Amino acid sequence: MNPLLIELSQNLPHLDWDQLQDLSDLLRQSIIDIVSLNGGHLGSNLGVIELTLALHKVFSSPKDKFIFDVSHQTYPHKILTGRAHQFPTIRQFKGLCGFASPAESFHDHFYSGHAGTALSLGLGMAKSRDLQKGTEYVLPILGDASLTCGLTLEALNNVPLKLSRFIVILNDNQMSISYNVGAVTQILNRYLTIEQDKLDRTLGTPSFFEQFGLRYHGPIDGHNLKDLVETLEDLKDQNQPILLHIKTLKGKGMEAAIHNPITYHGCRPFDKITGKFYPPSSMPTFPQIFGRHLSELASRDERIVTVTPAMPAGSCLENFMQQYPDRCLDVGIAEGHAVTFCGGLAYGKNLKVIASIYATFLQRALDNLFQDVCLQNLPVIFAIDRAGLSPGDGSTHHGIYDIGFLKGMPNLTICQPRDGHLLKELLESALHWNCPTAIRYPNLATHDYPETPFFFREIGKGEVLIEGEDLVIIALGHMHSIARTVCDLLSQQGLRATLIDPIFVKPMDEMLFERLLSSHRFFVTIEEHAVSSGVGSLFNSLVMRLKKQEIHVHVLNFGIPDRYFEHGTYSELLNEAGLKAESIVQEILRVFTPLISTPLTSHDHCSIS
Ligand SMILES: Cc1ncc(C[n+]2csc(CCOP(=O)(O)OP(=O)(O)O)c2C)c(N)n1
Repeated sequence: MNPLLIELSQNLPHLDWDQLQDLSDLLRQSIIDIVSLNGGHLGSNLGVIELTLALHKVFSSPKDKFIFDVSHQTYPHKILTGRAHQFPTIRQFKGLCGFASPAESFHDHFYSGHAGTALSLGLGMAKSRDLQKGTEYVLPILGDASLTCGLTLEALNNVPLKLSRFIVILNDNQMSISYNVGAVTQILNRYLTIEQDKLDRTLGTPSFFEQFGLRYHGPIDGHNLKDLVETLEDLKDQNQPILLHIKTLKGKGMEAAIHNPITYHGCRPFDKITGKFYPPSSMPTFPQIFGRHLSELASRDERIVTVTPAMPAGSCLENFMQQYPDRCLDVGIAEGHAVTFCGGLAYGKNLKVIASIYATFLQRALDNLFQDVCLQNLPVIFAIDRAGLSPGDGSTHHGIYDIGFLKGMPNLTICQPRDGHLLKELLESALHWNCPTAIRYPNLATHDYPETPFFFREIGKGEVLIEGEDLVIIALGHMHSIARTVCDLLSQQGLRATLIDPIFVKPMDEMLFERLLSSHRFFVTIEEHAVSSGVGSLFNSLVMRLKKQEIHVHVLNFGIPDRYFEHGTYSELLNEAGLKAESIVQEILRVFTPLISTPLTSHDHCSIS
């Protein structure tokens, strides 16, 4: 890292305006340099450099608490709080996290990565402070899109009238990842575009935020450091909860990022001189195949409607949205609403409704899914994107818990394709199943075999990919490719494995498994999901339910261990989880080899490792 950047960031409270300007330039350049190498959240961080400098200049972190919503915009904060040396390791294995991380620093108070939490957390901290007679400031820092989260609006409804040393910063760049949506955006636009005297008349007096008990101040230029510092100094002494509205430019300081805010929100490595991205893999990804195929289906069937909570770009729905703006709906960062809204759309079963949601964000909508879709037995198809590890983002974003919370929902069918072709088949078939369905898939490259004919997939039917006799390997979705390598390595040891793609997590192919349980003693499950609650756990229950203990079945479950997993490359994380083919084989041989040669006795029981 640039030594001047380190020196200036250590002396921040004593810097004059020129030095602060130098520091902001150095911060910008370092962030561009490192994100161009590691990938990461670029536009949002370039937009908050002056804000972060002003906050650290005026307040005293960690005593005063900065609570960044989502916290994807904490790169300058990290550099300014003693992490400049480590900044080049951001998003890398064992390196700095791309989000706030209390494990890294006392200046980060919560692990966060999901939007909409900062105001609730901040209100809770301020209440706790007041009960303990504390004197620190609490500053929730929200983006404009956070105001589309139900959680933020619930917190807004709870701001106490008497609350001091509480300053909400609303960082308004008019963007979510894509363009921000809905009435909130219109309200904020009016604040930005209408002069103050007319504003009161347009929005009513007291204005929107004032009606929630927050004294509104702004909008001010979020790139004018002097103005920011002076305003914050002023607001420090006011004895009521305040909202400071600042206007910023996403990508400020890098032309390509300013002009393509969606692409540079969270980006892959790029050439920092030209801003051009290095060519991606030539194979399509599961989400790309989903987006393409859905558009094609929608062009043939006008009953198809898709809902995305603020992720049209990541979920590859932009083309669909452009072609059919009335049938591809971005509802904002509002997963709960998205799911319940889909329940409403599917009512009467006249439309074919697809909710496209990242696995990690679907966690926000658990009860909506239970009550408003599954209990009603409505045929909503959940396209669960990013199901699996989320390598660069880490613990807040891994999509490895959804089977755990979905498997208990009656009426819900859960499946996962092993490749792009099967994804298309499942999607098309699900349109005819007429029941709530979850199709989960990772953000990995895959084959879509465009020439292969389509088969209608029957609910609950798995597939035998390889016939063997010594053991059965059940590999969920894309893990079949690792499982194939496991089969090859085992065959070198003289063991012939049967390889199963269950396709359906729920209902499982009980007939197939019952047959296999009668002909095999050794079973292995492999999945990129929390091992404690995924397909392996469902298989274990099936073994017990079918009372297979009398034939002495041994099961080994491979999945993500039951602890929080951080960030790294996909390969590093698989390795860490023990999901590389070589380590799976080693474990199979270690556990099963002594058992294979042991003769059965009448006292043998089913064992699940
Ligand atoms: C619950 C949830 N849903 C979706 C996302 C994905 N996401 C990350 S950042 C972001 C947009 C945030 O926009 P804003 O709060 O305005 O901040 P900006 O990046 O524009 O500074 C979204 C939708 C998320 N982090 N959490």
